[in-house]
Amino acid sequence: MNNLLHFSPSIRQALADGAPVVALESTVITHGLPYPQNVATALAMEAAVRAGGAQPATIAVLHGRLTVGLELDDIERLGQLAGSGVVRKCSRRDLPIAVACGEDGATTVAGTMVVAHMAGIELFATGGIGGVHRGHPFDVSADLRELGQTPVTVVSSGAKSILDLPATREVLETEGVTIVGYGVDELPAFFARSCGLPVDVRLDSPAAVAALIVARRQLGLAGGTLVTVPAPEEACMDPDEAEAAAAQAAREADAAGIHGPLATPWLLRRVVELTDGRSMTANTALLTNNGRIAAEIAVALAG
Ligand code: PSU
Ligand code: MN
Repeated sequence: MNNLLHFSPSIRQALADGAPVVALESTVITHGLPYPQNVATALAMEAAVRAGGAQPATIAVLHGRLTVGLELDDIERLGQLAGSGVVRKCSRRDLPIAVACGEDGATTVAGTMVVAHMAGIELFATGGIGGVHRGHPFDVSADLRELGQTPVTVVSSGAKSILDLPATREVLETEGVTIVGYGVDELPAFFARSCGLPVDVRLDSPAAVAALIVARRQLGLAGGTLVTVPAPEEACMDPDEAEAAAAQAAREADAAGIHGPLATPWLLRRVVELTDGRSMTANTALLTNNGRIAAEIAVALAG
Protein backbone atom coordinates (compact mmCIF):
# COMPACT_ATOMS: atom_id res chain seq x y z
CA MET A 1 0.00 0.00 0.00
CA ASN A 2 1.10 3.57 -0.65
CA ASN A 3 3.44 4.55 2.19
CA LEU A 4 1.97 8.06 2.47
CA LEU A 5 -1.23 6.51 3.78
CA HIS A 6 -1.73 5.75 7.44
CA PHE A 7 -4.77 3.65 8.42
CA SER A 8 -6.40 3.21 11.80
CA PRO A 9 -6.32 -0.49 12.77
CA SER A 10 -10.09 -0.92 12.38
CA ILE A 11 -10.18 0.67 8.91
CA ARG A 12 -7.16 -1.36 7.77
CA GLN A 13 -9.00 -4.50 8.88
CA ALA A 14 -12.34 -3.49 7.32
CA LEU A 15 -10.70 -2.75 3.96
CA ALA A 16 -8.75 -6.03 4.04
CA ASP A 17 -12.04 -7.88 4.71
CA GLY A 18 -13.94 -6.03 1.97
CA ALA A 19 -16.31 -4.72 4.65
CA PRO A 20 -18.27 -1.51 3.93
CA VAL A 21 -16.38 1.72 4.76
CA VAL A 22 -17.57 5.32 4.40
CA ALA A 23 -15.07 8.20 4.17
CA LEU A 24 -15.82 11.47 5.99
CA GLU A 25 -14.12 14.84 5.37
CA SER A 26 -12.34 17.06 7.90
CA THR A 27 -12.72 20.58 6.43
CA VAL A 28 -16.25 20.63 7.83
CA ILE A 29 -14.58 20.17 11.28
CA THR A 30 -11.90 22.88 10.95
CA HIS A 31 -13.49 25.34 8.52
CA GLY A 32 -17.20 24.53 8.40
CA LEU A 33 -18.46 24.54 11.99
CA PRO A 34 -17.33 26.17 15.26
CA TYR A 35 -15.94 24.29 18.28
CA PRO A 36 -17.38 22.33 20.09
CA GLN A 37 -20.33 21.70 17.72
CA ASN A 38 -17.84 20.58 15.05
CA VAL A 39 -16.53 17.74 17.24
CA ALA A 40 -20.01 16.70 18.37
CA THR A 41 -21.18 16.65 14.75
CA ALA A 42 -18.15 14.68 13.52
CA LEU A 43 -18.74 12.05 16.21
CA ALA A 44 -22.48 11.93 15.54
CA MET A 45 -21.71 11.36 11.87
CA GLU A 46 -19.35 8.51 12.71
CA ALA A 47 -22.07 6.97 14.90
CA ALA A 48 -24.61 7.32 12.08
CA VAL A 49 -22.28 5.49 9.66
CA ARG A 50 -21.94 2.65 12.19
CA ALA A 51 -25.71 2.58 12.66
CA GLY A 52 -26.02 2.17 8.88
CA GLY A 53 -23.75 -0.88 9.02
CA ALA A 54 -20.40 0.52 7.82
CA GLN A 55 -17.12 1.72 9.37
CA PRO A 56 -16.52 5.50 9.34
CA ALA A 57 -13.11 6.66 8.13
CA THR A 58 -12.65 10.35 8.83
CA ILE A 59 -9.78 11.59 6.66
CA ALA A 60 -7.21 14.34 7.30
CA VAL A 61 -3.51 15.06 6.92
CA LEU A 62 -1.83 14.73 10.34
CA HIS A 63 1.77 15.97 10.52
CA GLY A 64 2.07 15.37 6.79
CA ARG A 65 0.58 11.87 6.86
CA LEU A 66 -2.59 11.07 4.91
CA THR A 67 -4.63 9.55 7.72
CA VAL A 68 -7.61 7.31 6.99
CA GLY A 69 -9.66 6.79 10.14
CA LEU A 70 -8.99 9.55 12.69
CA GLU A 71 -8.92 8.64 16.37
CA LEU A 72 -11.11 10.47 18.86
CA ASP A 73 -8.26 12.67 20.14
CA ASP A 74 -7.31 13.64 16.56
CA ILE A 75 -10.88 14.83 15.95
CA GLU A 76 -10.86 16.73 19.24
CA ARG A 77 -7.50 18.36 18.44
CA LEU A 78 -8.56 19.43 14.92
CA GLY A 79 -11.89 20.59 16.32
CA GLN A 80 -10.20 22.86 18.86
CA LEU A 81 -8.10 24.37 16.05
CA ALA A 82 -11.23 25.40 14.08
CA GLY A 83 -10.95 28.98 12.92
CA SER A 84 -7.33 29.31 14.15
CA GLY A 85 -5.94 29.25 10.63
CA VAL A 86 -3.18 26.79 11.57
CA VAL A 87 -4.74 23.80 9.79
CA ARG A 88 -4.33 23.97 6.02
CA LYS A 89 -7.55 23.57 4.04
CA CYS A 90 -6.54 20.82 1.61
CA SER A 91 -8.17 20.57 -1.75
CA ARG A 92 -6.36 18.57 -4.48
CA ARG A 93 -3.72 21.24 -5.12
CA ASP A 94 -2.90 21.63 -1.41
CA LEU A 95 -2.26 17.97 -0.54
CA PRO A 96 1.37 17.94 -1.77
CA ILE A 97 2.10 21.06 0.30
CA ALA A 98 0.79 19.55 3.54
CA VAL A 99 2.61 16.27 2.87
CA ALA A 100 5.94 17.84 1.90
CA CYS A 101 5.90 20.33 4.77
CA GLY A 102 4.70 17.83 7.38
CA GLU A 103 1.66 19.96 8.17
CA ASP A 104 -1.77 19.28 9.56
CA GLY A 105 -4.38 19.59 6.83
CA ALA A 106 -8.15 19.28 6.70
CA THR A 107 -9.40 17.65 3.51
CA THR A 108 -12.20 19.23 1.49
CA VAL A 109 -14.56 17.17 -0.63
CA ALA A 110 -11.96 17.12 -3.42
CA GLY A 111 -9.07 16.34 -1.04
CA THR A 112 -11.05 13.62 0.72
CA MET A 113 -12.02 12.02 -2.61
CA VAL A 114 -8.35 11.87 -3.64
CA VAL A 115 -7.32 10.14 -0.40
CA ALA A 116 -10.39 7.87 -0.24
CA HIS A 117 -9.67 6.64 -3.75
CA MET A 118 -6.00 5.99 -2.90
CA ALA A 119 -7.22 4.00 0.12
CA GLY A 120 -9.78 1.98 -1.88
CA ILE A 121 -12.89 3.56 -0.33
CA GLU A 122 -15.82 4.09 -2.70
CA LEU A 123 -18.40 5.90 -0.53
CA PHE A 124 -18.03 9.31 1.07
CA ALA A 125 -20.62 11.26 3.06
CA THR A 126 -20.66 14.99 3.70
CA GLY A 127 -23.04 17.94 4.04
CA GLY A 128 -22.51 20.28 1.12
CA ILE A 129 -20.15 20.22 -1.84
CA GLY A 130 -18.37 23.28 -3.19
CA GLY A 131 -19.53 24.86 -6.43
CA VAL A 132 -19.53 28.01 -8.51
CA HIS A 133 -19.55 31.13 -6.35
CA ARG A 134 -22.35 33.64 -6.85
CA GLY A 135 -21.19 36.51 -9.01
CA HIS A 136 -17.76 34.87 -9.51
CA PRO A 137 -18.17 32.49 -12.45
CA PHE A 138 -14.44 31.64 -12.41
CA ASP A 139 -14.38 30.70 -8.74
CA VAL A 140 -15.31 27.08 -9.34
CA SER A 141 -14.60 24.66 -6.50
CA ALA A 142 -12.11 21.90 -7.30
CA ASP A 143 -14.79 19.57 -5.85
CA LEU A 144 -16.61 19.67 -9.21
CA ARG A 145 -13.58 18.69 -11.29
CA GLU A 146 -12.71 15.98 -8.74
CA LEU A 147 -16.18 14.49 -9.09
CA GLY A 148 -15.50 14.43 -12.83
CA GLN A 149 -12.31 12.41 -12.52
CA THR A 150 -12.24 10.31 -9.34
CA PRO A 151 -14.49 7.26 -8.93
CA VAL A 152 -15.89 7.96 -5.47
CA THR A 153 -19.61 8.34 -4.73
CA VAL A 154 -20.33 11.46 -2.68
CA VAL A 155 -23.52 11.53 -0.61
CA SER A 156 -24.45 15.12 0.24
CA SER A 157 -27.40 17.49 0.50
CA GLY A 158 -26.36 19.33 -2.65
CA ALA A 159 -24.78 22.73 -2.15
CA LYS A 160 -25.59 25.78 -0.06
CA SER A 161 -27.30 28.68 -1.76
CA ILE A 162 -24.20 30.78 -0.98
CA LEU A 163 -23.34 29.31 -4.39
CA ASP A 164 -24.75 29.79 -7.89
CA LEU A 165 -26.68 26.50 -8.06
CA PRO A 166 -27.71 26.56 -11.75
CA ALA A 167 -24.07 27.25 -12.76
CA THR A 168 -22.86 24.53 -10.39
CA ARG A 169 -25.23 22.05 -11.99
CA GLU A 170 -24.02 23.01 -15.49
CA VAL A 171 -20.38 22.42 -14.51
CA LEU A 172 -21.28 19.01 -13.08
CA GLU A 173 -22.93 18.11 -16.36
CA THR A 174 -19.85 19.23 -18.30
CA GLU A 175 -17.70 17.10 -15.99
CA GLY A 176 -19.88 14.06 -16.68
CA VAL A 177 -21.05 13.64 -13.09
CA THR A 178 -24.32 11.76 -12.65
CA ILE A 179 -26.54 13.53 -10.10
CA VAL A 180 -28.85 11.16 -8.25
CA GLY A 181 -31.83 12.43 -6.27
CA TYR A 182 -32.23 10.05 -3.34
CA GLY A 183 -36.01 9.73 -3.14
CA VAL A 184 -36.46 13.14 -4.82
CA ASP A 185 -36.85 14.53 -8.36
CA GLU A 186 -35.31 17.92 -7.63
CA LEU A 187 -31.86 18.92 -6.45
CA PRO A 188 -31.78 19.64 -2.72
CA ALA A 189 -30.13 22.91 -1.72
CA PHE A 190 -28.77 22.04 1.69
CA PHE A 191 -31.16 23.82 4.10
CA ALA A 192 -34.00 23.63 1.61
CA ARG A 193 -35.34 20.34 0.27
CA SER A 194 -35.27 21.65 -3.31
CA CYS A 195 -33.81 24.46 -5.40
CA GLY A 196 -36.18 23.83 -8.31
CA LEU A 197 -33.52 22.24 -10.55
CA PRO A 198 -33.99 18.63 -11.72
CA VAL A 199 -31.63 15.80 -10.80
CA ASP A 200 -30.45 13.40 -13.53
CA VAL A 201 -32.21 10.39 -12.04
CA ARG A 202 -34.31 9.65 -9.00
CA LEU A 203 -33.38 6.46 -7.14
CA ASP A 204 -35.25 5.26 -4.10
CA SER A 205 -33.10 2.60 -2.44
CA PRO A 206 -29.48 1.82 -1.51
CA ALA A 207 -29.60 -1.16 -3.91
CA ALA A 208 -30.64 1.08 -6.82
CA VAL A 209 -27.74 3.48 -6.12
CA ALA A 210 -25.32 0.55 -5.81
CA ALA A 211 -26.50 -0.71 -9.24
CA LEU A 212 -25.75 2.71 -10.76
CA ILE A 213 -22.26 2.75 -9.22
CA VAL A 214 -21.61 -0.73 -10.62
CA ALA A 215 -22.85 0.33 -14.08
CA ARG A 216 -20.53 3.33 -14.02
CA ARG A 217 -17.61 1.07 -13.11
CA GLN A 218 -18.53 -1.44 -15.87
CA LEU A 219 -18.66 1.39 -18.40
CA GLY A 220 -15.11 2.35 -17.44
CA LEU A 221 -16.12 5.95 -16.74
CA ALA A 222 -13.52 7.76 -14.72
CA GLY A 223 -15.47 10.05 -12.46
CA GLY A 224 -17.72 9.86 -9.47
CA THR A 225 -21.41 9.99 -8.70
CA LEU A 226 -23.16 12.67 -6.67
CA VAL A 227 -26.02 11.32 -4.56
CA THR A 228 -28.12 14.18 -3.22
CA VAL A 229 -30.26 13.66 -0.13
CA PRO A 230 -32.65 16.33 1.14
CA ALA A 231 -32.28 17.35 4.77
CA PRO A 232 -34.74 15.58 7.09
CA GLU A 233 -38.05 17.46 7.08
CA GLU A 234 -37.81 18.53 10.73
CA ALA A 235 -34.27 19.87 10.19
CA CYS A 236 -35.04 22.10 7.22
CA MET A 237 -34.77 25.82 7.71
CA ASP A 238 -37.29 28.30 6.48
CA PRO A 239 -36.12 28.59 2.83
CA ASP A 240 -36.62 32.37 2.80
CA GLU A 241 -34.49 32.81 5.91
CA ALA A 242 -31.76 30.54 4.53
CA GLU A 243 -31.84 32.35 1.18
CA ALA A 244 -31.74 35.81 2.77
CA ALA A 245 -28.77 34.81 4.94
CA ALA A 246 -26.90 33.35 1.95
CA ALA A 247 -27.52 36.42 -0.17
CA GLN A 248 -26.47 38.82 2.59
CA ALA A 249 -23.33 36.77 3.33
CA ALA A 250 -22.37 36.77 -0.37
CA ARG A 251 -22.83 40.56 -0.59
CA GLU A 252 -20.77 41.14 2.54
CA ALA A 253 -17.98 38.86 1.32
CA ASP A 254 -17.78 40.86 -1.91
CA ALA A 255 -17.71 44.14 0.00
CA ALA A 256 -14.96 42.82 2.27
CA GLY A 257 -12.94 41.51 -0.69
CA ILE A 258 -13.00 37.91 0.59
CA HIS A 259 -12.08 35.48 -2.17
CA GLY A 260 -10.17 32.28 -2.99
CA PRO A 261 -10.14 29.38 -0.51
CA LEU A 262 -11.11 31.74 2.30
CA ALA A 263 -14.45 32.49 0.65
CA THR A 264 -16.34 29.28 1.53
CA PRO A 265 -15.30 29.17 5.24
CA TRP A 266 -16.05 32.88 5.59
CA LEU A 267 -19.53 32.47 4.06
CA LEU A 268 -20.31 29.40 6.16
CA ARG A 269 -19.39 31.21 9.38
CA ARG A 270 -21.40 34.27 8.41
CA VAL A 271 -24.51 32.21 7.61
CA VAL A 272 -24.35 30.62 11.09
CA GLU A 273 -24.16 34.11 12.64
CA LEU A 274 -26.96 35.52 10.51
CA THR A 275 -29.30 32.66 11.40
CA ASP A 276 -28.45 32.73 15.14
CA GLY A 277 -27.10 29.20 14.90
CA ARG A 278 -30.32 27.75 13.44
CA SER A 279 -28.35 26.77 10.37
CA MET A 280 -26.06 24.68 12.58
CA THR A 281 -28.87 22.51 13.94
CA ALA A 282 -30.01 21.79 10.40
CA ASN A 283 -26.41 21.14 9.39
CA THR A 284 -25.88 18.47 12.05
CA ALA A 285 -29.14 16.72 11.23
CA LEU A 286 -28.44 16.46 7.52
CA LEU A 287 -24.81 15.40 8.04
CA THR A 288 -25.80 12.46 10.21
CA ASN A 289 -28.64 11.50 7.87
CA ASN A 290 -26.22 11.50 4.93
CA GLY A 291 -23.75 9.36 6.91
CA ARG A 292 -26.39 6.70 7.51
CA ILE A 293 -27.54 6.64 3.89
CA ALA A 294 -23.96 6.43 2.59
CA ALA A 295 -23.42 3.47 4.92
CA GLU A 296 -26.52 1.74 3.59
CA ILE A 297 -25.28 2.24 0.02
CA ALA A 298 -21.83 0.90 1.01
CA VAL A 299 -23.51 -2.17 2.50
CA ALA A 300 -25.52 -2.71 -0.70
CA LEU A 301 -22.37 -2.31 -2.79
CA ALA A 302 -20.42 -4.79 -0.65
CA GLY A 303 -23.26 -7.33 -0.72
N1 PSU B 1 -20.10 23.56 2.10
C1 PSU B 1 -20.64 23.39 3.32
N2 PSU B 1 -19.83 23.05 4.36
C2 PSU B 1 -18.48 22.84 4.19
C3 PSU B 1 -17.92 23.01 2.88
C4 PSU B 1 -18.77 23.36 1.88
O1 PSU B 1 -21.83 23.57 3.48
O2 PSU B 1 -17.77 22.55 5.17
C5 PSU B 1 -16.45 22.75 2.67
C6 PSU B 1 -16.22 21.35 2.03
O3 PSU B 1 -15.05 20.80 2.57
C7 PSU B 1 -16.02 21.69 0.56
C8 PSU B 1 -15.28 22.98 0.67
O4 PSU B 1 -15.30 20.70 -0.15
O5 PSU B 1 -15.92 23.68 1.73
C9 PSU B 1 -15.32 23.79 -0.64
O6 PSU B 1 -14.40 24.83 -0.59
P1 PSU B 1 -14.00 25.61 -1.93
O7 PSU B 1 -15.24 26.32 -2.36
O8 PSU B 1 -12.89 26.53 -1.53
O9 PSU B 1 -13.54 24.56 -2.90
MN1 MN C 1 -12.74 28.64 -4.83
